[in-house]
Amino acid sequence: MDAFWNDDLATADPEIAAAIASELGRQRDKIELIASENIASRAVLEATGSVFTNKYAEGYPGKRYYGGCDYADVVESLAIERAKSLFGCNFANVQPNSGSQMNQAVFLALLEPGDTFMGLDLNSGGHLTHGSPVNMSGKWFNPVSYGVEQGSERIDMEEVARIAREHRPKLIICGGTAYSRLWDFAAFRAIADEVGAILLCDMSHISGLVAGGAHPSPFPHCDIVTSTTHKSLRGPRSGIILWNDEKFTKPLNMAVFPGLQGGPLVHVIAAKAVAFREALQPEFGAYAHRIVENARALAASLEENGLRIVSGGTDNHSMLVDLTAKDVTGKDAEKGLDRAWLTCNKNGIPFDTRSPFVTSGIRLGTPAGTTRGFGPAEFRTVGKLIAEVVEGLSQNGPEGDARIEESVRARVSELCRAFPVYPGM
Ligand code: DSN
Repeated sequence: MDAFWNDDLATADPEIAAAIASELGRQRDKIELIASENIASRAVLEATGSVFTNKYAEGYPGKRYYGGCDYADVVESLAIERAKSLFGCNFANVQPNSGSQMNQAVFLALLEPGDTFMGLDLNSGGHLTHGSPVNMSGKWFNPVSYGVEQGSERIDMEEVARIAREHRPKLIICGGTAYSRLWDFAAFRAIADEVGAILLCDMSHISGLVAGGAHPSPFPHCDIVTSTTHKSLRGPRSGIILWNDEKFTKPLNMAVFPGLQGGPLVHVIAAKAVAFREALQPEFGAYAHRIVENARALAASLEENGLRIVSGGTDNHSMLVDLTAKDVTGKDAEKGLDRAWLTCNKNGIPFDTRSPFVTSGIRLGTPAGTTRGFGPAEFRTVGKLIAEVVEGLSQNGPEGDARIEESVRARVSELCRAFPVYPGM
């Protein structure tokens, strides 16, 4: 046996151990406002780092291409059963390694190259895998996008219906990454039925809210529902596919394996099972509702402090802040806020005239802050702190106001100390 094989990480690889320790410090000391991030439980982290990392288990429970899969079958079967009861559906595939792969599997299962499909435009809050020209979905298939309406900045279902009638897509995708209003799944169903399309919901951003009853469920309206598991759902980084009609079972399972993936990440499937169990607890319902309450408090505070929220507010965990009136770019805001220990991402706003590398907005979300215990009062404070940093950028340009940023950092530290992350780790 190699001398280092049984060493702990700090002994075996001090550089990586130091980077992990620094990342823990960053997560503890800064306020995480990236809408797609969260802070997984210790149990989820432990399962992700478990001995299942060693195991090959190509195939599905009871039908594997490798020996020694008894316990892999236990965790995958539990993950499937828990996913089904959490979201109230008949079938689940818990093997997709990521959000991109879960959506690729749906395309592989149901479409032929060149087929027409509809999805929300990236500039209106969609996702790369919903038809962006730089993604496989846009290169190998024929995407037709719908967007938000100028003015209301909401999806206009009449316009979605018009586009669907004109293009007769084989698949319609609802769901996005930067759309803060409720999705009208029943209206999407009616349109899909009228044009004979399959209806897919990618609920990655809102799946924790759906699980906790804080957002309407895409079931029974949607034929297939995909979700990442690490956003509001607070599990490990991964994906799942859910459906009700048995006719989709073989094509979807075959598309995930052997169509796209090889050996599943059993350690991550174990962590998904843990996260689904957590989300089935009544406390998770309270958490999901608090995320939305907190997002409303944050949006209101930002508006009171002079910043415009796209579409005038939020119904979910996220919001887009339009910085145009302050003449501050999303890129500069992201950097300035990071200097003040508030982490977020620049994001295009609807009809943005700046490039995706610069943008006129930032996207904010409340799932991670809510996990660490923030309530509406803390999020109102966060809104005020953000507005102060943006004002410094507005007055002084990209360098911002160092005195304001220092003062915000001190107040961020106070909040973080009062709501610790991973105490004792
Ligand atoms: N990159 C994710 C997000 O931040 O929304 C979506 O895949």
